[in-house]
Amino acid sequence: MTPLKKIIHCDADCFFAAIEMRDDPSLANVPMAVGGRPGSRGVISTCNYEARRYGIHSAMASGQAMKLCPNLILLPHNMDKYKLASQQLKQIFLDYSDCVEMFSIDEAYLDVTDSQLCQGSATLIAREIRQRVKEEIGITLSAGVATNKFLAKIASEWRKPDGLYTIRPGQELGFIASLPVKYIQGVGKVTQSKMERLGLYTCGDIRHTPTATLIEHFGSFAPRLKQLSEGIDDRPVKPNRIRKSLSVEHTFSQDLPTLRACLDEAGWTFEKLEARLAQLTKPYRISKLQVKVKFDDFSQTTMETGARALNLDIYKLLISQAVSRHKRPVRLLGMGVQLGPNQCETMAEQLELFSTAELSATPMVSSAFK
Ligand code: TTP
Ligand code: MG
Repeated sequence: MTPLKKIIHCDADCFFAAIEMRDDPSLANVPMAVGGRPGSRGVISTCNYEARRYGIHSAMASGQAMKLCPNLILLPHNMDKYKLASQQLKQIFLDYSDCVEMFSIDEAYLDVTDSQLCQGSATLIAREIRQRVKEEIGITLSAGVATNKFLAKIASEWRKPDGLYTIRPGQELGFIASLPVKYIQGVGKVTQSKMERLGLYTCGDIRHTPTATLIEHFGSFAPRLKQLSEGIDDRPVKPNRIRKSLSVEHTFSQDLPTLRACLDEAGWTFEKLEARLAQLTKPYRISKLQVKVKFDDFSQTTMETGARALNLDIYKLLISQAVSRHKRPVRLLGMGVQLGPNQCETMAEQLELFSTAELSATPMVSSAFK
């Protein structure tokens, strides 16, 4: 039997806002946010916990946030400061394990299974890390300790902000039995309401549902759902590597019947991609835009074109060309970017990447699947 793993998930609290509060303590007890200006259709990147009481959250339009809280102090980004703090976080994490996966600018997984530090206790390591982050960087960090990544991430949210929670070996099933399904990574609002219509509210409910029923309703996601609902997650912590591409994709609960419907969904997927790019911890250079379209018969096409920046119109053009090839209802839309050499070193997220083998080498808009 393989020995149980000791995984720590660390996530700084209201990261960008915390850095601003650190540098100007007068902001600490007032609602404040970091984001774009309301006049220029800006969005909130994050806000402090004071502002969250008004219902403000990341990705909300700044204009709407100002309506919810007219006293909100809205600050512009200081990316250089945030990136420096992210580097400092990483250096602290690396003092406790060589196996550190920076998952976003303020979030990391550490595998401390083999560590002899802090008497070999992952909980004591997490406690020490939290203390050091407070003293050396001047912000708070929440941490979760568990036997795998899935549970460690949930544990870090459990006592947020400024919290530490450990799910001990043997406690996994008890912990997740009553856990709401929204905690499962990959279960967004659409899947959640679909689950609720089926009477599935908790991980325990999913666990007790036959796999065949889950497959019927959730397709290829079903086996993973079943595993997670049993507290099983075999994903290793992957030390950082060079990122060559980044993409997001979405499988629709109902196939999109027309090109018009696909184009209507494009803006939403585009925003998701923008948000993921905003989380990269290192500077990057875009070299290509790519789309993936999967049809109701599971055939798929990818299209790409050279570009230096995100552009929704170009994505729409690529989608139009991809859809016109098959002229079938669409079940999945993906958008991605290829990142240029040498500037894209960043964290090893578990994003689905388009296989470069699928993509045509032709520089201008081209089809990979003739
Ligand atoms: P998160 O860790 O998701 O959020 P947070 O640290 O602000 O708050 P929490 O206490 O809940 O962890 O993201 C880290 C930073 O990434 C966040 O401070 C700002 C940035 N970010 C965006 O720019 N846009 C987004 O949509 C999200 C979610 C985050
Ligand atoms: Mg955070």
